[in-house]
Amino acid sequence: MRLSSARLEEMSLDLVEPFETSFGVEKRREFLLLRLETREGVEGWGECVAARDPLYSSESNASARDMLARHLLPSVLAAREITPESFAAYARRFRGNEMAKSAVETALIDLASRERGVSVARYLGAPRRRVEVGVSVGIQPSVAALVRRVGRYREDGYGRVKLKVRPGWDADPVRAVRRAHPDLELWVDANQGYPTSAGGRIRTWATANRIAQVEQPFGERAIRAHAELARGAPYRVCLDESIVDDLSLEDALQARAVTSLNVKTGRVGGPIMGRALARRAARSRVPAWVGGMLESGIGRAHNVALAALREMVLPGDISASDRYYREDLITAPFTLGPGSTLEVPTGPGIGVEVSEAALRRHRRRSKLVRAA
Ligand code: OSB
Ligand code: MG
Repeated sequence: MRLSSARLEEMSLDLVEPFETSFGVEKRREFLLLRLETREGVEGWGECVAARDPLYSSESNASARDMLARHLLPSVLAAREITPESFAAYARRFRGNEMAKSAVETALIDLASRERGVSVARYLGAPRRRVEVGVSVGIQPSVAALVRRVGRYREDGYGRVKLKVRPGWDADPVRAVRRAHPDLELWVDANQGYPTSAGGRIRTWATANRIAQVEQPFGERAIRAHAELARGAPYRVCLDESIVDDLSLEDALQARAVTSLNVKTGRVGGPIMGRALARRAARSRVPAWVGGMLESGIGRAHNVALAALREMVLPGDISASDRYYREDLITAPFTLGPGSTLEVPTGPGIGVEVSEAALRRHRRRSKLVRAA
């Protein structure tokens, strides 16, 4: 295909409640949407998962906007023929900036799927009709508030819960949730919040409370500390921030530092790499699953399609629209179905319709770039 224009929409969406992690509190998501258009007038949507500040990783909205405006958009707009695959190969020459790359790749995948008249899930070779999901629960003002929050999510139908933890918010809240829900599948995620010296204590409370999975307790470069925590453990050690490409996954697998793989397209440069990583992990019998970054319905539709791959074996961090936003950007919000699942859209492309009215309400700025 050949593109005629790219539009960057700067969005601001209020979260239904603040989301607190070891790196900070988010009350609203400020993010970029990318809308690519072909010469034939077909539109494709991508979402950039960068946030205002570079707290989760080194990327931010400002760095992503610069990368898109200066490097990625000019090259895709100038190309005579572009496909998601050719873009992915081309984009590897640029170091880092995975969130910016992923915004472009996802928009191209939406476009390429629409041109073929198939869903993004089918384009990716993902056969599932429904995907199993869980919910990620932020740090709460008190242990009692956390227990109430988890109780409400269980009533909503979520079958597995991931608690955000950090030093000082771990053993007590985890024990309280385990007491209230003896059979709940419980995961924790620290977003690199612990010093590597904390491994012994993490092992103790995670084991005592039958935590199924401990995600990224240590810094992204701390592969050995994660391997140490995983050795002989009754829980999986999941890597998120540490895995940014095929090479980092290979090293972590060899070191036995990763016994569960969180796949986020924005962290690895796009769904094509995300799928390859899940396949590589499967060959080492390491389960993969699709993570989340509080996406709007647009980014979440891409995540749901990726989660429909057979290689995604654990429930994703992909919750219903009402867990994140009062008004999502799509006309039919995602809702939680039986067995803690979301339906995989079957219509062309991402299979969800963007609400132009909602887009207008939550848009702060918009910038159009035309092909020469
Ligand atoms: O580490 O998985 C994470 C949200 C923002 C940044 C990092 C993470 C998260 C989540 C939310 O856990 C998952 C979701 O989108 O539901
Ligand atoms: Mg994480």
